[in-house]
Amino acid sequence: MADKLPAVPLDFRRLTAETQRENVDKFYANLDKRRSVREFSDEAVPLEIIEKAILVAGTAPSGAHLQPWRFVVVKDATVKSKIRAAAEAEEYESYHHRMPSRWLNRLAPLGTDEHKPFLEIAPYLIIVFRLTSFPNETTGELEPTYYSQESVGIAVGMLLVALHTAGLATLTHTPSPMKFLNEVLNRPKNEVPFVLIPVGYPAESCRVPDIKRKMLAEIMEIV
Ligand code: IYR
Repeated sequence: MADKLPAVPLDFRRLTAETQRENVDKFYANLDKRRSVREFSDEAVPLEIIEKAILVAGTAPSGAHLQPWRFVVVKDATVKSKIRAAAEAEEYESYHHRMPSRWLNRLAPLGTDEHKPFLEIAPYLIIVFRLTSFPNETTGELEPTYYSQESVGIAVGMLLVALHTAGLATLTHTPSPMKFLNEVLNRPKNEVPFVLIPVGYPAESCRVPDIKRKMLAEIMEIV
């Protein structure tokens, strides 16, 4: 059995009730402005911002603290073109043959289609991979991760919040199936593509659908 880690004091600062309220109010007001963006500017973004946002994502809790994630940051134009071509080919099939009409009907108000120019325009694409297994530190044998879907889902949420807080626009894009990303990005089989996130500034002319969010009473229950 592995040794238990030493316990260290928790670094925790108690906030006053007023600061708590102020912080969460500001946080909500800012996050409520986050939108999925599909029209990007090609303006460059400092890599340091992307790196820090990925560090934020890496603070997510994970099953057995195995941190079952890998963030591949694509800035190379040739790689972006390959990703766009492969994603659009899959999306064409999805929109024209694979998605049932009930699904297409749900997407119609959002105006999405198989064309994905943002995959070449956004300065960075972050492809998040979920590690289903990893090599044991001593034996090198593949060992499973635990709750990797939940862990990576939380990390991606934190990544989106970090990028938004840094003043950047994002999209959670899931070309389906996403297996081509292993080939294009040369990732091993134990790394499963989870989501593709274009990051950058929105285009000047960017428009987004006028969506409404559920009210608190619709999403919360107190027992
Ligand atoms: N992956 C496709 C289809 C799509 C599916 C859902 I669910 C969306 O919320 C949006 C789009 C695409 O990216 O167009």
